[in-house]
Amino acid sequence: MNANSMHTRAMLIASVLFFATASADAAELTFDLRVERGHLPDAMRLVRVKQGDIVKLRWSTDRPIVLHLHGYNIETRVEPGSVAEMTFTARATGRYPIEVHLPNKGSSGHSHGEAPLVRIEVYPK
Ligand SMILES: [Cu+2]
Repeated sequence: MNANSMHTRAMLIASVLFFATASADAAELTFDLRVERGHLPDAMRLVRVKQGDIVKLRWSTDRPIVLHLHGYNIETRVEPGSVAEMTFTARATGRYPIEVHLPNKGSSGHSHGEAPLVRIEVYPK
């Protein structure tokens, strides 16, 4: 890599950082979600955020599960007795389901038959 492309690259990184800190109306939002028997209470089954928000989902569970946030494609394993965090910046608008994968079924345990555990709705800013 020559000096010129290094410079371009550094500029790119700087502008990305600037965007992240300059969007003053972006919020950092934390949601505590407790899964019992593979389900959430009805009142927790919809999470609404705005584009650009930093979303932190703090998960706890009564049994081992793997959670999959579709669209953003984040997978998080949650074990009983500890809190697992799933953090992302809501760059893309739309509605994104989080599904439960059953860890004991391996990577093929993609049980999308039931309604999703929770839906993340990201609204345009
Ligand atoms: Cu999935």
